[in-house]
Parts: sequence; structure tokens; C-alpha cells
Amino acid sequence: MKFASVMQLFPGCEAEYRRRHDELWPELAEHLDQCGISDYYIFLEPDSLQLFAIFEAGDDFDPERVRSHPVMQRWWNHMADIMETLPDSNEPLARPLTEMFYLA
Ligand code: RM4
Repeated sequence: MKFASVMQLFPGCEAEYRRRHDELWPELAEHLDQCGISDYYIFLEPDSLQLFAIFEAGDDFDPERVRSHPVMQRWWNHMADIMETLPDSNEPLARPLTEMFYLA
């Protein structure tokens, strides 16, 4: 199934956000893969700077497994200066999206 959410980038950080993802740490890619995540896209809406993320994962997908790994924590610390995070941590604020339509 697909999992979609919206995150918020800070103004002027578009190029830096792309650069960091172009250099995604191999150990983070490995962790996401081991959590069953594939076909992971992030799109930017350039006016609002909203980041639309969507990926594929199995029905047994466990977000807590993604969240709790040290490499995920390190990546979120690394990204926290350029995107909106939760009040008490560096985890990005990711608002889940509801599927409204699908056409195969
Ligand atoms: C994003 C954000 C997400 C992460 C991706 C790889 O900017 O940190 O949580 O899954 O990077």
C-alpha cells in the first residue's frame, strides 16, 4: 500500500534540501529498505514549500521501526535546520494524507 504525508520546508532551503537527498546516506537507504519502504518520492510545491512524500510498503509496515533506528535519528538531526519539526524533537512534522482517488 501507499503511504503519503506532507512536510514543510523552510524558505530558501530548496537547493539544500535537494542536495542532501542527492547525497542520501547509504546506511539510511539500507534502513528504509529493511523497513520495507520502496518507490519513495518527495515532491516540492514551490509556492508553499510543502513537501509531498509518498512511498510503497507492505501491510505490516511499522513506522516505529523506521523512527527508532539511530540512523533515522541522526538524519532527522541533520535535516532539522531546514524543515519544520515536532516541538520536542528533530523528527519532521509529517501530516498524513488520506487517499481520495486512484486510477490504475
Ligand atoms: C526527509 C525527511 C524524511 C525522510 C527523508 C528521507 O527529508 O527527513 O523523514 O524519510 O528525508
